[in-house]
Amino acid sequence: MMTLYSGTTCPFSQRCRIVLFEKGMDFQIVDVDVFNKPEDIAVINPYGKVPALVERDLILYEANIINEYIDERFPHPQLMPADPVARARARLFLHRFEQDLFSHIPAIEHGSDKEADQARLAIRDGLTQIAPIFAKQKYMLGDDYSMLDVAIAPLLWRLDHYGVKLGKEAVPVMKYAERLFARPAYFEAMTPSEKAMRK
Ligand SMILES: N[C@@H](CCC(=O)N[C@@H](CS)C(=O)NCC(=O)O)C(=O)O
Repeated sequence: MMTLYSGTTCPFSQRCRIVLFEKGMDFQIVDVDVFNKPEDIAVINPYGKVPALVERDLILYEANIINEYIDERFPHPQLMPADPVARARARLFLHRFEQDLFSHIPAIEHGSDKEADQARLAIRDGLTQIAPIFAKQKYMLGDDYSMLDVAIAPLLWRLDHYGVKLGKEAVPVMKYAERLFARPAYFEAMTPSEKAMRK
């Protein structure tokens, strides 16, 4: 059985929990308080971070790497596109989410007021840029829910919590977010602390 070491408030861990619940397979989740990590996390992951996945002698870390492994092991529903070109493009998008959006989260959580405000504006601008996509289609890649939707959902859930305010141009993003939050697996995958982040 797979065991996921998951931060109870960690957006990267939430991505992995979402995939596990979407697949409806057998797994175990070990809740980790990221502010008071048990020592075994440093043994599992040399970077000392969650999420981390353990399955017999396989140890993985980095949410996107864990998620691609789960997707290949349990292909239904398939979350990465099957076609190599579409798959490569999806990986590029995943990379850009990290660079353009998720890289700003540490400044909001631990930076000075000025750094946090700059990070909020960068996230706002990044999300506003992609808003036109959702005026035309249901999910990030079209009609089908995919790994890109999984990857961005934890950030969209935390916008109020992080103090990111979106303007009118980004309304399609919030409508898209509601579609993601309405999925049963999304709800099941949330921890009580995450549920409390958004009213
Ligand atoms: N790039 C990593 C980021 C993981 C990450 O930043 N995890 C945070 C919690 S959200 C963590 O474990 N922080 C503890 C630490 O850095 O000591 C991923 O995608 O898995």
